Amino acid sequence: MKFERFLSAVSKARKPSPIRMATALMLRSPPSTISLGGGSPNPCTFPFRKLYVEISNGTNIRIEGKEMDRALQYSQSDGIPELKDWLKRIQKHFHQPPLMNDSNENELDLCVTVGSQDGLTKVFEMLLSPGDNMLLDDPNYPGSLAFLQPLPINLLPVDTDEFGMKSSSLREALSAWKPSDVLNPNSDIPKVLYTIPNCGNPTGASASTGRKLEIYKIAREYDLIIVEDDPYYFLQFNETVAPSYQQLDTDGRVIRSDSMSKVLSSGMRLGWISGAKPFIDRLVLHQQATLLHNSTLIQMLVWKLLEKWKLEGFQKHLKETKTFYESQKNVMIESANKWLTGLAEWNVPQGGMFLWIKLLGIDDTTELIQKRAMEKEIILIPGSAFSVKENVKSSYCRASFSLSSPENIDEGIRRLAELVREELDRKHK
Ligand code: 09M
Repeated sequence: MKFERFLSAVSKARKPSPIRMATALMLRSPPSTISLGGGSPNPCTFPFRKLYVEISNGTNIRIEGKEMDRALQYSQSDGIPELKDWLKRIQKHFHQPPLMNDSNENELDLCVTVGSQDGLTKVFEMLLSPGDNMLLDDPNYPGSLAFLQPLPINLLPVDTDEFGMKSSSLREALSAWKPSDVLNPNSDIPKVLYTIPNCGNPTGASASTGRKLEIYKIAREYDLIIVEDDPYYFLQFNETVAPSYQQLDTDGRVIRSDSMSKVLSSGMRLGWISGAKPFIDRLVLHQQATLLHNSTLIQMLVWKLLEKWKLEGFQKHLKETKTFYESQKNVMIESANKWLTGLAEWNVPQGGMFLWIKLLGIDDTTELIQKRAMEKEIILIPGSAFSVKENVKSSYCRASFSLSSPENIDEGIRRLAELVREELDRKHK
């Protein structure tokens, strides 16, 4: 693949930072090396001494002495090597990326980011230039839309259904171009396809293997980069799950975003971007120029947790986490069946944290949810908040089953049903 074709002018112009190179050099050098080059503060002046963290099985993680000095210090922009090794092992286990097979182990690289939000915005900056056309799921995650909508680019919404992005809608969105336009450097043919393949936010939809194969085929035909935003990957309820786009990718056209937010901690802010090395190299230059690196302390904590748990312990934790969310989902579906039958429609999510509810007979839920729902003391997100194009009406709302108790889920859905009834009564008066 010609990676250059996809890089924005800003990304192409990024150069390695000489001071960050000095830090990287020092970290790789023998202990006898004397560095007068780095701008790192001396940790002997830092007030923190030791960190003991109790984890859920009653054991401890300890960071002290030299390790504490390290945890409090600047570190590599792409992440500390021990954590990167673990994340690569996780990547290999769950996705068996063809780009990471035994003969070309280093073709796929990864970069630790501050949650997937940070990584995604950097990927977008790397790939998008003013005037570009970009394809993306509609509806979509407002956090990404908040970054994308103000950019001087044209967003091309692609319809989704219960199996995620529709390949027919993708073909339609691309019908203004032909695959051979790829050869014309002045063509405005889209280069980027952004999708949330599993337990989508807001729809809860997961793309089937068939769908993914169709989408990947189109991506090859039109030479598209697929940005695979998959923070709910670990929250898929079924034992067998569809392969990720990264697993299907033999070309290096998939840039994948993962996150520990939904399984270890969202406040900790740890995610990672993986993809073909030429892309990750560019991303690391962006890291060098913005946040320098994710917190060394947090990275060490997660590395030590994974070191303690091993892959088996991580999987056991994932299983427990999924069991929790599945049971929460069951409560919400039961409540929806009880209270909303005849008033609303929904698909049962195969994972994640969201139920996407279509309120029947209501063209736009925005005012209902933003004003009248508040009067009933229930908070939901109106469908319009997820629309790629601004000021679009939506009959949907997003209900999250992640945080409320089973009793409150049931009461919340009951209040929603009451609200819909009152609204329909009001309309028919
Ligand atoms: N609501 C997310 N989604 C969300 C949300 C959130 C505060 C976050 C998709 O933690 P990160 O950076 O790894 O996650 C970012 C992210 C990326 N991609 C598809 C996501 O759903 C997180 C944070 C308040 C509300 C929030 O509602 O949906």
